[in-house]
Amino acid sequence: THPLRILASPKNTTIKLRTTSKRFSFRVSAVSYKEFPESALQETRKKVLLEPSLLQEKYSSITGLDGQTQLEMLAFKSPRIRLLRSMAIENQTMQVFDFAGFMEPEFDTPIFCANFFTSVNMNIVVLDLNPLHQLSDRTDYQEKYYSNIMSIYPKYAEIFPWGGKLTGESIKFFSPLVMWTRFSSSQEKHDALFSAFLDYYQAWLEMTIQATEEMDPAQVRVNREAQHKYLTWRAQKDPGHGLLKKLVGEAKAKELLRDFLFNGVDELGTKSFIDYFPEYQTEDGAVSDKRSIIGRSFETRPWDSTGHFIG
Ligand code: BLA
Repeated sequence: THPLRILASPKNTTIKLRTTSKRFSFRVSAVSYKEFPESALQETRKKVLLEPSLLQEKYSSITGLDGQTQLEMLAFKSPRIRLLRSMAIENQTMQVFDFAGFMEPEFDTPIFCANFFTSVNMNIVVLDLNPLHQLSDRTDYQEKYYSNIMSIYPKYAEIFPWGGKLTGESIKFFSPLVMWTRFSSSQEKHDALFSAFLDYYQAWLEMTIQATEEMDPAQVRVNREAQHKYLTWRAQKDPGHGLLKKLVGEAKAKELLRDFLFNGVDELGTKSFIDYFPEYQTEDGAVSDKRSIIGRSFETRPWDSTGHFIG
């Protein structure tokens, strides 16, 4: 009863059937991240009361400047989770998935971080429970959250080896569990990535449930500032910025970064990027455009299997 439109990607890898009322997508072999957030949300709903975030009304879907790229946003909260949000970007030549979970400042639970970028042949993947507090200064924090889940990573170490040198600054935002990898696309890798994503997500979800609420206002302030520092870094220096600007234009990209992806950067604190990262200050007082001051480092995985930093 409805007219059908068939949209095929260049390699005929994804076949989409669109009626006026429904869209069906049959994946033949191309990558799609659509089921990733759906599955994570389904797991969450089994254990946690999710409410839509106010951001959901503002951001649901955007079409890129090229008229081809779709950006799909999801945003939820729970009594403990300040923001659980997802952004998926798709066009005929690339797919991006960016999924993150941030707790209320009463909790010092790590930040869930999945960033998957897929172009025709290349995948760039970061999957981690980013520590809220820098582990080098806080062995108690590593003990509290990571020591008992270190067995997650070795399952994937072989299929997803260390991705090589990366922006040196990034390492301090990563945990010893981090999966940082690059690979060319295959169905096997894509399936393994889905499984890793859900494993990491389950571990995070369990942490959010087990976490005890901090009652000491001074500690809550410390947590809030740590989250604000993290958001400030990513809203300013995340490697996806260039692409996002290209897709939606500078103003919209900035809005997405500050209000959606790294929401809280304008609310959780008042310190500036330079306050947290003074090494980026230029002679005239502005923030350097450079993505990195230290440059690219860490050719190999800088942690041993117990999570000890070996540099
Ligand atoms: C590349 N993304 C990268 C790289 C890392 C990350 C480490 C390799 C380049 C580098 O060393 O910087 C991801 N870095 C992270 C994450 C943290 C970090 C998650 O410090 C967290 C603290 N990626 C996205 C989105 C897009 C995207 C939304 O998450 C696009 C809209 C794109 N990432 C993207 C692209 C590259 C990349 C295009 C390769 C280009 C480049 O290296 O500049």
